[in-house]
Amino acid sequence: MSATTNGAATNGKTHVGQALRRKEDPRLITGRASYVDDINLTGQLWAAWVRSPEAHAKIVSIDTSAAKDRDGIVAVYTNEDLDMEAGLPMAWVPPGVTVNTPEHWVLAKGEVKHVGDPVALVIGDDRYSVVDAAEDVVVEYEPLPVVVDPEQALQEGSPLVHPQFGTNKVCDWSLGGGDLEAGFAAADVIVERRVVNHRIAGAAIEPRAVLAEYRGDRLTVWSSTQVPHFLRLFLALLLGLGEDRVRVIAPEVGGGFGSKLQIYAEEIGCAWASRKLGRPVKWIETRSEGMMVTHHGRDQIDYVKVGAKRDGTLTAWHSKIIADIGAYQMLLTPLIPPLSAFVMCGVYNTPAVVTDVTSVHTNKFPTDAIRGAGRPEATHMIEVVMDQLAHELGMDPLELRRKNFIPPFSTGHETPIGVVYDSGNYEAALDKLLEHIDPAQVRAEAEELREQGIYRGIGFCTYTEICGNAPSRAVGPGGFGLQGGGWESATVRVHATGSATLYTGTSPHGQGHETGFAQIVADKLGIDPQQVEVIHGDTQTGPFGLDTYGSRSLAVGGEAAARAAGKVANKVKAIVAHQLEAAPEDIELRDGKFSVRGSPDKGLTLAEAAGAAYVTMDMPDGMEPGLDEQSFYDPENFVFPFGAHACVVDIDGETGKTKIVRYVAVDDCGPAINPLLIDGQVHGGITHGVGQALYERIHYDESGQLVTGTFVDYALPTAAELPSYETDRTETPSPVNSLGVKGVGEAGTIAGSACVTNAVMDALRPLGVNYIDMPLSPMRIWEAIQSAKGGVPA
Ligand code: MCN
Repeated sequence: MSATTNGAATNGKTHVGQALRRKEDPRLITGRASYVDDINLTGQLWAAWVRSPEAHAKIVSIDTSAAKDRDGIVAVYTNEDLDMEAGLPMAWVPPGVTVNTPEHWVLAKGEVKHVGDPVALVIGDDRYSVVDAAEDVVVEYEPLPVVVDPEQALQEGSPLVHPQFGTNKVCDWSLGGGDLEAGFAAADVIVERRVVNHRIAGAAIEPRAVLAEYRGDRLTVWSSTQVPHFLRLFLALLLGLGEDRVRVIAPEVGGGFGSKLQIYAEEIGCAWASRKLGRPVKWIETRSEGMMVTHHGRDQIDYVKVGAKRDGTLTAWHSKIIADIGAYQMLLTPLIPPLSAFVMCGVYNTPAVVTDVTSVHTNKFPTDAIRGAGRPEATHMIEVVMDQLAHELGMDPLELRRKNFIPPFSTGHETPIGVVYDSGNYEAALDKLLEHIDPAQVRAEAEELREQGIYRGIGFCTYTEICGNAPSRAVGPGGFGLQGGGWESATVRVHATGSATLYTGTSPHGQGHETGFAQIVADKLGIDPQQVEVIHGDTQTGPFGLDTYGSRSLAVGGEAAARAAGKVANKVKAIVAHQLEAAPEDIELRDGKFSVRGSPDKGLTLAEAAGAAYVTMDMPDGMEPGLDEQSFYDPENFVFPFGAHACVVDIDGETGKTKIVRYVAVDDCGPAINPLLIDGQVHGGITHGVGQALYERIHYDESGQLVTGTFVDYALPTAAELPSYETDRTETPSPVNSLGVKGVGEAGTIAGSACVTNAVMDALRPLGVNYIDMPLSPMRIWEAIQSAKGGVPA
């Protein structure tokens, strides 16, 4: 299964490396789990939001009287009622870059800037009356000119989303290294391609939800959030409360995919109203609200220019990203497009790589992190353009890739842009992929199928990405937020009877931390993972944490858990050594017992040592009682997973419909903590990539109306559209953390869209179609085929 195996995973004695079933699943699949909507409090009120139907308009007047007169309505608030000094936060402050950041109020002030912009907040006794009352709020709008196309938004004379800046440009930002001019001068072939990476939604199963209770002088907020610790911080700041008075609980969270890595108006608004009214306030998002006002992702237009020698050697790579960030900046909005730049070297040895990013305001809902956040966009443009280059050179796409791979490295590789990859072996991942799929055979099948009007194609993607979002020394100076640092925390508490509780600062919402993290702690302490409870998502329990996003949890939070458990194990060793009159260095953990090396029968189990630590009759002199240790872990570097994916598609030449025949993924996220968790993450991740490539698209019309506001218009792939994924791994340990692990939560998404796109283009090339932008819908493909045949039907 692995090129470099994790010995711990295969010796049969450790839990790390085993495909344990998820501990959290029984309660999730039997309906015993508790989501925000399952929680109700005495005296609870409900909230509904009056939202703008206009994409850009002046608010002339708001008449709330009819709504207020309705039975059961307690209050109707507009911006004038808000006594908050600041609006929603934006946490990217890059040194030396001016970012035009407009105020972003919980309720619109003076103007609305996108469809769905909240104008009034209605609070009442029950869920339905507030929705009815919201319809009675009469808002008079004076429509203003709208701009939805980011390239038009940059042109002279475009309508301005925020006239005070005199431009729709939010900021320019660049990252590069090497001599681009010399690289292009040395090239025999230059390929240029405009690549549209369209807007998509997170589309989590559980919509957003919030319940806020201000009681006494304390605020408790239950939110379906990925970032309870961030939310606590901003609730405290925006409401003028001490952080110690604010508790945020993310109970069960039904998926986030980045869309819940946010500080939303509804969270702040409900908390503010609860304090104002002295009663709990609850709001549950509807699906259509979710499509409209839960942040979107991607939405870039990329201009890529690549230079190569005739033999395929890459000489220069320049990308210009025009990023449509919508009407406001939310928590990390303008940071997301620059994240592409950090991996624009991909897995290749290109000597000069430059990425220029221009971010632009339009009258759409803001974009922000959606699974992969910048890295799927980068990988898509690199890998799609690599295939375009291969075609131009008349070279096999895999041969072109191999020719340019960075050779294997295990302790760091510095790219020309100054980003240091931790470890990589791209050849090995591709070799493993080709053990599962034979391109020559697929091409032979394609020849046969063509006679039946079926166009079979094979596409590849070899990628690397940056995750394990943490090193304070990098993220702080990079401008990542008020928080500054990027560490993670863990506390391991061993109870007197020998079971353990891990408190982690990460906040899982589908990733399976309760299982994987328990495996790590169990191995350090010589117990079963079932004896390790993992507590997360409550800011009042455990140490301060920095939550879950950017596939950071295992590489940062898992390592913190290992370190905290390691500290506990060291204390146990000292206790055991004292009792057995041995040196602590001579105590080893073997077969569930802390025993003297060479005398496996002489020793104590964790339960016995814990008993000693709490009863304290026989402890080393000066040792404090208890078995409770904490770790704050701040790594030296990010981690850089990688992999090689292949996809085979069949396209019906009559209808343009694409069917995925096979999808094979080889990913390398270091030693597997739990291969089942990895497979689950890869399956879900690929589905995101397939969804964007073939089906999903958030689309606004020219007047800024959202025309894909429900799951009827926004096509999420279902099991019926997807193949049975084939997965495998190589394991190249990272030198950054003691577990050697890298992230995998976004890997499938990062590789997926390029892989599918390349397969579709491979299928269509015999028809004379070389490139089409995603989503590769039957209509687009059919039109391209007709156009290649010599005429687009009307
Ligand atoms: N893992 C492992 N061994 C490895 C690497 C990872 O067993 N060598 C396991 C980890 O223990 C963890 C899982 O894989 O259980 C993912 O770990 P990691 O890559 O650290 O990612 P995070 O836990 O930080 O998850 C975040 C990532 C992101 S950014 C998005 S978006 C995302 C995702 O994970 N959203 C998800 N996966 C999701 N899965 C579900 N079900 N729902 C979402 O909303």
